[in-house]
Amino acid sequence: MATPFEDLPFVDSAEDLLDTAFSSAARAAESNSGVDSQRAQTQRAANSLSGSLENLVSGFPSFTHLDPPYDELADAVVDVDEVRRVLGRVDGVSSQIQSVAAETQRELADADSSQEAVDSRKRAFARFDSIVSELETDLQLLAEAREALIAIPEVSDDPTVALAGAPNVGKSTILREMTAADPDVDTYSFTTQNLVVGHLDVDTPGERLQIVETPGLLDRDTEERNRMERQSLIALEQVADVVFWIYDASESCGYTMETQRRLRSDVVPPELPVLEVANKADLEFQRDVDFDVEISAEDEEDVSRLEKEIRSRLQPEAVERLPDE
Ligand SMILES: Nc1nc2c(ncn2[C@@H]2O[C@H](COP(=O)(O)OP(=O)(O)OP(=O)(O)O)[C@@H](O)[C@H]2O)c(=O)[nH]1
Ligand SMILES: [Mg+2]
Repeated sequence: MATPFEDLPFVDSAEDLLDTAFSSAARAAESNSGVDSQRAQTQRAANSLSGSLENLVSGFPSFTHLDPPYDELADAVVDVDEVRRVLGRVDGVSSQIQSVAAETQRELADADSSQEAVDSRKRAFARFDSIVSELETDLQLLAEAREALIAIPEVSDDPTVALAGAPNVGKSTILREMTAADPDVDTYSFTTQNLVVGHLDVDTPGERLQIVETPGLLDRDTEERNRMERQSLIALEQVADVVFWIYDASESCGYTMETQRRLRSDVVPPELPVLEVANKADLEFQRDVDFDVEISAEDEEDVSRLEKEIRSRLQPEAVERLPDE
């Protein structure tokens, strides 16, 4: 199943919409003359503008009927109420354009001279220009909302492990090593800005296991969380069956073990099973703490050990069938 945002329409700028509409009108002028030409130009420009604006509005999903977790994820990445208000205004402008066109057609029907007709059409164009130009900020907001919504990945209800933890602890490195997913890996925090989904195949045809990398979380109050962290909390609360909490016990991520531990107890829902994974075991490391698994994400064997942990937690019956190594 695709996300509800995959086919969001591209959002043109006001200037591009006007350019397209006026070029279309100019083509209508070539095949008509006199008052007819003014009528055709007015209608072409109006239809182009109102058509584009209507397509934009109808291309956004109804935010009141989104399935979980997409409803909350949408709320996490955009101000849904604001987007709906803007879509309402865009819809209003589309109707307004058609009213101006209808009014102009009535004037043109009564025009006594070609000059009067030309003046009337020019006045209509000037009004189109000003009405649509006033939408520029709204269109920019929709363009940004589209970018944010389209980045929400497809999340299935397959058995799911969430890779979660502070920023920079190696979550993306693990996901890349284990699946075909291709998140960026870098030395700074919040390299991953959206949920990233990878899969593991299982024996049963049509079934697979889902691994969701959640953007890094900081040790702070819920109200202060950014849109990356808000997505992580939704994945933990609504998508994950099991959490692999990734620690960087070398603290080279920039967050102390104390912070990483406190964070874990603050954000992981208490009913979820958790595996405590210490990553970066190749670096110097606080060994006074007990972890369930210690790995280096850059070591193939370690990663396949972790993969086996995932399989055994998400699909224990399949793992029992595997031959012993
Ligand atoms: N030495 C060492 N470095 C690692 C290991 N795993 C990851 N790194 C490095 O740690 C840094 C962060 O890795 P990422 O995989 O981007 O970490 P992340 O948790 O996805 O980071 P955010 O998406 O920003 O939250 C990168 O420079 C990685 O190369 C490891 O096992 N050992
Ligand atoms: Mg990452």
